[in-house]
Amino acid sequence: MATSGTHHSMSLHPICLAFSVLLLVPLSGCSVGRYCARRGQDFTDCFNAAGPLGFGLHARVKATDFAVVSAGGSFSGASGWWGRYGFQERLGVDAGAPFVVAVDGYDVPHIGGAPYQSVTWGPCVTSREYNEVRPGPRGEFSDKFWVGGTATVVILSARFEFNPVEFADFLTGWFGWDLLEDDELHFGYDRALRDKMEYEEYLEESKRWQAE
Ligand SMILES: [Ca+2]
Repeated sequence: MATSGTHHSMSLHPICLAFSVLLLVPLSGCSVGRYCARRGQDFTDCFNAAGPLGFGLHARVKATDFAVVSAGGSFSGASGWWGRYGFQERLGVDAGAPFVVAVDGYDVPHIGGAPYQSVTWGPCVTSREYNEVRPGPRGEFSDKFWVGGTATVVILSARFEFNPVEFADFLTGWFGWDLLEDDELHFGYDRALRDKMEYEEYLEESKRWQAE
């Protein structure tokens, strides 16, 4: 019995060694993988696009939060791409009177993704309120710089916006400068978990994930 036990412990050592080597190889690969994943999510943050269903008659054009013109009103149940939050369905309300007021509100019925409401008085005084999930301090800053438009005609709706500040973050990311400090908001995180956490807790969780 004792001999057999010794034999087992002896034979485990090469296996442990093999495991260590096997773990080290993917770990070195992972850092490259994570780097690429960060550049990928920085890139996806540059765009939001949604459609095709809505109800009403509405159009809005914006060149950042400081130049917004909106006319009409609509409800939308849009599916689309919202940066690192990925593909989601959102319920939204758009309404406005040109050069008087513009309201843009979204909510996500099932999962997170920093849903918000923005209100613009005149063409250039915009305030934003986020629900429980927030995009992070610098994400809130970059949210002011969406450029694009949305339109709803009877039952069809389309939205496309580009964010030059997120694009700058994407470019600087290649040189190791995380301009918007969002690299640690990791790709593929648990949305249900994120919904329950405050931003700081969430960031800590992201750092632990990164250190693994
Ligand atoms: Ca970044």
